Amino acid sequence: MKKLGLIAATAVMSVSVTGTAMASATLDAVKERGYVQCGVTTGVPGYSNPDDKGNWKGMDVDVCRGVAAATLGDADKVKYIPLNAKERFTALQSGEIDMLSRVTTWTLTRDSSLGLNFAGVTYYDGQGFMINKNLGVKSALELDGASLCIQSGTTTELNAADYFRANKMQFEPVVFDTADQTVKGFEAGRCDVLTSDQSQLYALRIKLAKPDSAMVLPEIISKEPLGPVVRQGDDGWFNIVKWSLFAMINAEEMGLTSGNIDSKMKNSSPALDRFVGKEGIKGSGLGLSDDWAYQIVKQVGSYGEAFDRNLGMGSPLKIERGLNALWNKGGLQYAPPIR
Ligand SMILES: N[C@@H](CCC(=O)N[C@@H](CS)C(=O)NCC(=O)O)C(=O)O
Repeated sequence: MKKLGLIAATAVMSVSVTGTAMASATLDAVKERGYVQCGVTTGVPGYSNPDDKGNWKGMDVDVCRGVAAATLGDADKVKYIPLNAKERFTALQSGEIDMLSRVTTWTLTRDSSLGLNFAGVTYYDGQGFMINKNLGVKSALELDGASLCIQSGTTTELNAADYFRANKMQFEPVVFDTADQTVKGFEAGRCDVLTSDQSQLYALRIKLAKPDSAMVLPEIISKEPLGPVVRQGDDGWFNIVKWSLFAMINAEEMGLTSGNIDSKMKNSSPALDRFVGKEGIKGSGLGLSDDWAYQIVKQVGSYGEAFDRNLGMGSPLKIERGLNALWNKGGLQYAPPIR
């Protein structure tokens, strides 16, 4: 009996350690094609925006780049597909893109009834309001009767309706299809207020001809956990996107950066050896090469590096880490362990 139990336990262990990766049709297609098709915005600084040379930059872009580094060993092997809010889910459902990484809020409706899966949270956001300083108000509760520039097909529209109703206030929606149009509408005085995820207000403000003419009100009226999305029905790909983001977050926790990962590897530790694929399950569970997480950090960087250069103090946006600090630094960013 004892011996049998031992054999059974060994069998279970060997399955759990060397277990084969789930087949992924999306991964096969990505490898065959040679690049990841990533749905992004039509242009929001800090998240996904082409620079003056036409190279896409931003936090959401870095998540696409991380997946390309993990799957193809080359973070540059990404084709960016700009999508407005209304187009984004259809593009994913129809297979036009492999993943959506586009300031998209994880909600029950989207996760349960669109045939999609959210693979994590890249940024914990919340909806806010930006006004022209001339409007002379200090709080969103003074906005009764205001006109609001809003983008269609967003949670922003729904939250604004809830908030004004709950506070017995009226508003007039002025609806646009893209971020650019929304900003231009606000700038041209078509509305009193621009409402959006608060981090994007800071991003859109730098698009104004006179950023100092606008201010962001203190209220945050919703929870907007933004993250990458994949189609349901390809669990292998879901795992890959999820763990690519987790690798970036774990890298920050371990103090790994694109600049120091090579030198840190000279002094091995069990956790680092597992991370870089020298020990443990390596890449086999995900169907990737053993150095998948190393490639993400080497080519793209840790979550902290990506945050800093795109949204934080190393960027024009200068957004504080706040809720997006690591769990052991007072924030919510927490990734399951690589082991
Ligand atoms: N997080 C919200 C809002 C996302 C959103 O699309 N926000 C606008 C703010 S203006 C945007 O980023 N637009 C970019 C674009 O039009 O490409 C959602 O998932 O519905």
